[in-house]
Amino acid sequence: MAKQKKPTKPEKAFHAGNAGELHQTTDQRDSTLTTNQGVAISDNQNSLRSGERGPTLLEDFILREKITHFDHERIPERIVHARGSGAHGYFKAYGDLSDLTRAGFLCDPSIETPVFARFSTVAGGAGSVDLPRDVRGFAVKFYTQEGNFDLVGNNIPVFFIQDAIKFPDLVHAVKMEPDRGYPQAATAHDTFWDFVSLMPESWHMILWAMSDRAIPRSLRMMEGFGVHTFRFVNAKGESTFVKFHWRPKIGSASVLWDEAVKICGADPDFHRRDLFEAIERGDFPEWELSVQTFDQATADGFPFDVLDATKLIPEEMVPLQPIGKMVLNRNPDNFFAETEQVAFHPGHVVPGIDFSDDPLLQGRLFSYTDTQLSRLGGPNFHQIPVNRPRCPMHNFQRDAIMQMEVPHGRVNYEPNSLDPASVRENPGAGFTTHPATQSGDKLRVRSETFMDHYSQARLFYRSMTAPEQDHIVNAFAFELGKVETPEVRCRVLGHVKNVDAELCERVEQALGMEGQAYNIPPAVEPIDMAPSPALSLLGKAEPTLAGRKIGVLLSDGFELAIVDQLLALAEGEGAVVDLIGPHIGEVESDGDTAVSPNHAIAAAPSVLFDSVVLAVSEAGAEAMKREAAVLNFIRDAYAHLKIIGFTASSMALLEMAGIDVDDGVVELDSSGGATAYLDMAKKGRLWPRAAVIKA
Ligand code: HDE
Repeated sequence: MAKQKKPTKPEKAFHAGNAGELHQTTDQRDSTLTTNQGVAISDNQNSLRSGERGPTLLEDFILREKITHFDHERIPERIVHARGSGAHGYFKAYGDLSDLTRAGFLCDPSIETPVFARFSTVAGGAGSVDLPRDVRGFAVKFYTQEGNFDLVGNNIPVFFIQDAIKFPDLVHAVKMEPDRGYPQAATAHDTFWDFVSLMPESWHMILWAMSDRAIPRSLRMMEGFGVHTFRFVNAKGESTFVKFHWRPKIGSASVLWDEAVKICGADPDFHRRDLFEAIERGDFPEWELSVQTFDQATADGFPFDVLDATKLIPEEMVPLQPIGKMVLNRNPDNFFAETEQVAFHPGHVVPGIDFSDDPLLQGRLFSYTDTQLSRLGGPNFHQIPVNRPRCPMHNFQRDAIMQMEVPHGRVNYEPNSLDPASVRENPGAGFTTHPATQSGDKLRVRSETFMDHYSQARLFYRSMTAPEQDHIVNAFAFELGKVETPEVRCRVLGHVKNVDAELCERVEQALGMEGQAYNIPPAVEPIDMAPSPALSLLGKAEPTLAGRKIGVLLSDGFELAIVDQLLALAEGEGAVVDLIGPHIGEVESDGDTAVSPNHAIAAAPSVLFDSVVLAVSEAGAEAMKREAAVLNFIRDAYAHLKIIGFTASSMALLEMAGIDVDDGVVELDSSGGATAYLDMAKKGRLWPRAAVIKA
């Protein structure tokens, strides 16, 4: 709290007319607090008042300016994707893609294109938690030498709806219910399930939303997708269809639902913190950008329409071609100025990239500029530093609210003869739209080729590993368990049955609603597509500790040698090790050394770690074994199928927690040291334990 000060005459104020102080040096000025008009402030603790205990004076322009600015600090949050985290970095192409596209940044591996990426949840407000069950936005702005290209995608390759006209309905249904104002950031409520139970086209996406994809372990571990079919266009004007895919270098991983629920309380900023801290410590997140490219004839051969955003193209049908990598290596200097004010738009394309006729994409092309007008206050949002192109930008658009430039000259129109040096259109270098042939009547219809709503939902479910399928069942049970209207649940079950009869039986059983699925005749009978193993995250996960976090529980008297060895080996594997003490103060080892833990046990439940180690002394175990925080730490780690390391002296804690030693509970002994434990921890979780305890 600021100390109260008696009103005194300022000693070092900068006043015009004060001859001595006019000579204040630039350095002195630079460190002086000023108003927005540059007037130095002598007292930032007290407002101007009439008498020591009298009323505040309206004349106090310093107080009024400060409070007025503060009153307007918030801008409207994004109607969707309001909560997000961003970072700067660069993109580099692997080679020359000029046979497919004339986009310069994809054709020259020596170019480092600056990028700004923003990851987001969709449904919750800006202050909501990081781990609801939700789709994640995956938006990247490439500041190319030919203008800004925004790849505004998601971490799921398909979408809920096929036509932009349904977007406001979808978003209204998923957001807080309008009369009661809850639930925040959750699909688990009646209006969402009512809507999707009446929208068969949403069912492929629903399966993804109920899967592990919707509760990612880290933003750094998410795949990303452009979702729509776009076009590449090369210098000869030849067009190829393209789908964009991002793959994280450290692999994908998800949390379990019970972890997500607990993380939201223990650290609502879990993802934001993880991204920020990784970049701060130089562990730069990296993704590979790949494309699936195909021509019209190939598209015509698919049993689905490539213009339908509720469909994906299995990698087994069109393989991914890696074309470059993105590295995020700098945190924003200011969250509001950059992450909040960044304005993405799928219509920000550069020559060489063009749109398809996907009706969802076409609607998006209108929406994004429109939303910035109210969110960022006017049409000059491209002048905000994070949105500015990094290549030359000049045209005759003028004026409007918050104009930051001072355009020169008499000419603000084209053609003109008064300024021959002024900018002109450039038919050679300029953007040209691919001249796709269009014909047809004006109609409000949905194409017959969009009518198969269940085949790919089935494909997705059947491509999952057994634990992933279990999680989908559990997710339906949780979500529908929150739905109050029985008819909505029955209608949802009807769709689940169309996706897969066995899945429906399992969900019915979990809900205690056996045989209650409504009969919902599909518009088109679903087909059985060949499973696509690439859709499973677990199936393709490689053992690794890169980017993972290990929590080590210590007490006074812990064995320094074992912990030191663990730290060295784990860090060599790219893991981060956090030390957890009985309190935040220093913990004494069995030698002379004391360590300062990163957390106290009360603030560090095991859900915040990928794996945990119990390295307490015997006395420490005795003292801790009746503490709920300690027992929950261990029991949760076990129930979440985590690998638990322990030293012999910590055994009493395991016993007290009632943990059976299995393959995932590994002793750090004097012979093998930490190696055996780390080898297990690389596997992530001990999935077979799920037969003992339902996760
Ligand atoms: Fe968006 N979407 N969207 N969307 N979207 C917005 O733009 C919209 C869709 C996506 O980090 C808004 O600036 C419509 C699909 C991301 O700032 C808004 C339709 C995909 C982000 C908007 C869609 C996305 C947005 C809100 C259906 C995946 C956050 C604030 C036609 C391919 C970008 C804003 C960021 C944000 C409209 C569907 C991705 C209102 C009308 C499909 C990642 O303009």
